[in-house]
Amino acid sequence: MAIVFKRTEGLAEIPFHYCPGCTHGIIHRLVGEVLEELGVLGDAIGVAPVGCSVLAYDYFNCDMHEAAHGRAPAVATGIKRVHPNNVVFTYQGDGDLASIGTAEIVHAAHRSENITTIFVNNAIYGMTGGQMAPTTLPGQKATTSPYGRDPKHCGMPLKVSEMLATIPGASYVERVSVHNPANIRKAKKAIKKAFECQLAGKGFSIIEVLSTCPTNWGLTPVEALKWLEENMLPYYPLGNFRTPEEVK
Ligand SMILES: Cc1ncc(C[n+]2csc(CCOP(=O)(O)OP(=O)(O)O)c2C)c(N)n1
Ligand code: SF4
Repeated sequence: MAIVFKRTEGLAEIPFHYCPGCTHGIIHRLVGEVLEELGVLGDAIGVAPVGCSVLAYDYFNCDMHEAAHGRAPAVATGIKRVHPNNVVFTYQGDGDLASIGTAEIVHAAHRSENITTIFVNNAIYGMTGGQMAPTTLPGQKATTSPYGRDPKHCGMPLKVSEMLATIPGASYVERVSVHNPANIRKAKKAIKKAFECQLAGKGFSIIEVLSTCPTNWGLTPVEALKWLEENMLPYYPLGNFRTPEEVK
């Protein structure tokens, strides 16, 4: 019988620890599939963040390195400069990348390091129990904003892709989502293009993936997908902010 669906070689045979309905797992799978399809699993070196995806170093079937909170782009910079022929990527949450690691991601983009970042934006600090992140939406409840984020005190949520797209060194910047099958397919295409951008030596690429955190949002997995669609998409529009074709 023909096999129509199987585990990607890009992921190790280890069950994920993610909560039911968490879309970190889908994003892992897409990255694994892309690395496998590009035939670069043997050359890939990933850098895992601090956050719910801290164990990414166990899941991806390639060499992995752990970085201190927010520092993945700096660690990836060092690895890529020493091993320019390897495919180097970071996998980071929004607390990791958009809060404590803001400096690292901005300067990696500014220097146009030839690395790829997978940025998982679930609008909250998942691992530590649902505190407000820079990406938490106005009015969104978090354990540190029980009445909802008040932009008067906290500012508006940081739009990382739009911000990075203003940096000339950022060669490819795209925001995608994984809340339904059509968007999952588009997300995979963007992730593949980001790695191709790196393989072509075009410099820094980042794919922001809108993701769910049913546990800390206090929603069922299905409600969380709907919440993402109805609340995150209007503030975080999907699309291309910089394309590698623009790189001279
Ligand atoms: C220097 C430092 N500060 C704070 C922490 C605590 N901490 C661990 S994970 C995390 C937030 C993770 O949130 P995010 O990056 O959004 O990832 P998620 O868990 O939502 O996937 C924080 C604040 C830490 N480990 N190290
Ligand atoms: S706490 Fe949230 S981000 Fe973390 S694994 Fe659970 S659902 Fe996913």
